[in-house]
Amino acid sequence: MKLVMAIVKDDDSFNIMNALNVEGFIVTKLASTGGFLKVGNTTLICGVEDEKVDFVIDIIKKEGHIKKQFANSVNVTGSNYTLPPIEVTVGGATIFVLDVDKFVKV
Ligand code: 2BA
Repeated sequence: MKLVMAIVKDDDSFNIMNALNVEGFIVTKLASTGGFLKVGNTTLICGVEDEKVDFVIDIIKKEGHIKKQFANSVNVTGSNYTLPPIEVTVGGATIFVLDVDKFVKV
């Protein structure tokens, strides 16, 4: 068994969860915050059989929309200069697949 952990945009989380539920997957939604943009995102965790991992990733890929946005640059130089905003790509999904040693419901 694997644990699929997907960090997605808040806006996409509802559709992704629905699509996974429709296919019979059980999902848990966690509120999270990106360390770079410092804005909320959603972390979905989903325990799945090994052979279904790619199917789950395909569903997330289909429902996660990619867009570009501007973010304030972090000035780590200690100077007073304000750095111009930089364009970053957000959305889609950042997905980790972890091995599950044991899965029990008691
Ligand atoms: P954030 O850390 O807020 O990052 C948002 C987006 O900003 C990133 O999108 C990336 O396009 C850009 N970005 C992040 N760090 C950057 C940097 N040092 N310099 C320039 N641009 C940077 P994604 O890569 O799609 O990541 C979306 C969210 O997924 C991240 O939000 C973070 O919450 C999570 N994430 C991504 N990679 C991760 C990793 N290796 N470990 C843990 N969480 C990760």
